[in-house]
Amino acid sequence: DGPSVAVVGVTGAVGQEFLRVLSDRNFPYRNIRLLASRRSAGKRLTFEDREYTIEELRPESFEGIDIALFSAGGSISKEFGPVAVERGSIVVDNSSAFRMVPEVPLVIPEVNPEAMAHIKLKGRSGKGALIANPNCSTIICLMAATPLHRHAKVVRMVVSTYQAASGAGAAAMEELLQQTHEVLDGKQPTCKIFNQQYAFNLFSHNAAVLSNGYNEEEMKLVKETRKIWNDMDVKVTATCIRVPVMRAHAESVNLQFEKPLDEDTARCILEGAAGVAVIDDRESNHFPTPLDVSNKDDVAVGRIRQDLSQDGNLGLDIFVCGDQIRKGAALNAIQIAEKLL
Ligand code: 2RA
Repeated sequence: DGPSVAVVGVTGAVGQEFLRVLSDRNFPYRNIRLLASRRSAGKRLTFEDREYTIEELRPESFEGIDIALFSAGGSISKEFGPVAVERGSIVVDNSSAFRMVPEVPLVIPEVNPEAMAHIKLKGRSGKGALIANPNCSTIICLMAATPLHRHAKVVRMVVSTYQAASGAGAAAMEELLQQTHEVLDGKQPTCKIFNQQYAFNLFSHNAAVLSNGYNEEEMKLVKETRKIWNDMDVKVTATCIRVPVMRAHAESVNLQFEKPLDEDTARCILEGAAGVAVIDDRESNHFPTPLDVSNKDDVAVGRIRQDLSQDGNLGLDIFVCGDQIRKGAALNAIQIAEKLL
């Protein structure tokens, strides 16, 4: 008899992917409670051949819930995450609300499972806990960078991201499609989610820009990498860009190591890394693309080459693609839940 599971934000892009991943992985839930805002309460939804009625999210929603998967935005997580913990649930939160709280584990199961080793479902005697899911661009980057880091210790990482519409939600995906049709029809593109044309364009990530000139998305990569690697000294800088792609992020990553690491050894390490597929065919110029990884579990890595601006094999450049909704959010959260079993 498995855990009772609640899905908070079930009507959103990630909420829907939670259901797909729970089913794909035969997650052994005893029962499941689908929670959303009042707007969606009462709607019916079929999941694994069973009819469910979506319930309005309330504090009592967490009575008897063992695992609560949250993806309903930071304010909902801030309001209801602690409530669920008080009622004994283990919360896996996809928002950024608690990621940088020191005592909250920030976990990529293939990268730093030890961070959550002290949290288990069984024998928790009704005590709840909260585990934070990292930001999608952090997960995708570190799935490829960490195996190399473990081998030769990254001292500096420079990341340029090419982020998909899905990161800004289902409405942004719809806007990209709509604008594409409008532009092709010679019409003025409709800009609702973003304040500028998205189709056939790209722009600096829509997250707020801070006083240091970085946007919040870039600072998430910097701070979350240091926490996940438990290394406050690693130098990280990032530039995050929104590109007209539906649901998979791409990231160019430059790594500088403490010890030499040659490209063949790096390729071999990545070929053996969990959750990573190597697509690195120079002959046919075939490297990872967002379409290769969309709706897939693995991140794909390629363009593995020595950084010629570094001496002594102390630098590598790689290119990584990963599905933002799946491994970037829903799959990672459910892999965390699997570790609780
Ligand atoms: C984005 N990382 O892609 C954000 C979504 N959480 O915009």
